[in-house]
Amino acid sequence: MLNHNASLRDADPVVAALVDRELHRQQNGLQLIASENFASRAVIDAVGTPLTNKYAEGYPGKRYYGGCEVVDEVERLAIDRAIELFGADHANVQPHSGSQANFAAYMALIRPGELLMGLSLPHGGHLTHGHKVSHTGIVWQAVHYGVDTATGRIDYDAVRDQAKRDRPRLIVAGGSAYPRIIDFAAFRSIADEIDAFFLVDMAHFAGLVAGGAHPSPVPFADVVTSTTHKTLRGPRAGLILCREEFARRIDKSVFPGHQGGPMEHAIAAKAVAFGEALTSDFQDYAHATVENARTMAQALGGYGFDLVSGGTDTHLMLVDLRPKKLTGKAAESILERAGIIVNKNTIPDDPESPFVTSGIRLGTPAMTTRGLGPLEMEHIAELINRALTRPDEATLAAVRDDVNELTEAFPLYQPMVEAVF
Ligand code: DSN
Repeated sequence: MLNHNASLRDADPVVAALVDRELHRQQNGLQLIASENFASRAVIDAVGTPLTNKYAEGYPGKRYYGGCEVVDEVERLAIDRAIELFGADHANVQPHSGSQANFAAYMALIRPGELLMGLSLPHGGHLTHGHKVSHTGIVWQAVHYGVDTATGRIDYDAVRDQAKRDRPRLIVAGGSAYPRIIDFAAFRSIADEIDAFFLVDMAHFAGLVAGGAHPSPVPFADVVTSTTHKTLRGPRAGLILCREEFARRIDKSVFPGHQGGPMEHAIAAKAVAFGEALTSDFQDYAHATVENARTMAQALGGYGFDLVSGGTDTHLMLVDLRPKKLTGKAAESILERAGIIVNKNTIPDDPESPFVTSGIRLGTPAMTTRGLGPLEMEHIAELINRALTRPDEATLAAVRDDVNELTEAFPLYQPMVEAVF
């Protein structure tokens, strides 16, 4: 007979063992994927609560179901904390992900078939910024701006010329592999010149904004979308912020336009994460993340690695491996054998396919959460260089030993292993 009160470990040892394995993998490698982080135990606890049982279509105080008095308070708390954290007029905390947030926000601003303009994916943009394989590139027409090939940076004069020529109704800034601070004021003035809406997807750098380590797009953009699990270090989910004049449209677009019942357990975890991000400890974390990225970028440069745009202002860097005669796919695989987890990534004007690529993307949010600092970043750059310079079994085993020493020195979730899983 099913025991409804049994723990995961007792009820389903197969799933529990998979969770154990993934936890072990996270604990025992150097996780350098720029979009990943380690949520706190409090955030993870909130996700695993009975709030998952509740249907709450609608918004606090205006639901389509009875029994919402508690989740109303949960969602109100998350909204209030998001507004306080980012200084926005309005927050919608229901998007299940960044992609859902973007789709709902576009639907609120422009009609199907109208033109949007975003950073091209191979130049550091995102699929949901109008790429042809994304529904955002099917429902809407899309044109893309790129980075200047010589500098690796957005050329705002070129963006202005293109915007005046193509006249998009919506300009999108942000992306997944652009390592530099974006000039939000420049984009705002370009959007104003052509009477377009301006949206910033801050999914990658939201935590840096929250912690005061990166300028905020909120004063400049009509709408700001985000995920909550990257630098912001919350649960895997999305968020939309906007000016008051767009609040009703955004809310209607998220529900009933795009999503059904909100995930109140995830919303509770967002409230926890926003609460954490309001602390001075989180400000220290955000600044440390950027300092660690700068240190790693500089150290990699010292080993002759070619960084797109010459470095980073944020939590991530993009390494062009062509001078090292390596593809991104090969480098990802070599590093993984040594316990260093990165992702292959296209570089601007990449001659290789997206499955192979000429680059790797590295980020510091997760390892900074673990407590690693500049000295360890220099050490990691040395390990990356060693592994990629001589990827034989003996070298990779020696690098793996150093990785093990680092992960043992900076434990992750140690007290929670027994308590939660
Ligand atoms: N998966 C995200 C990233 O890695 O940047 C983008 O969706």
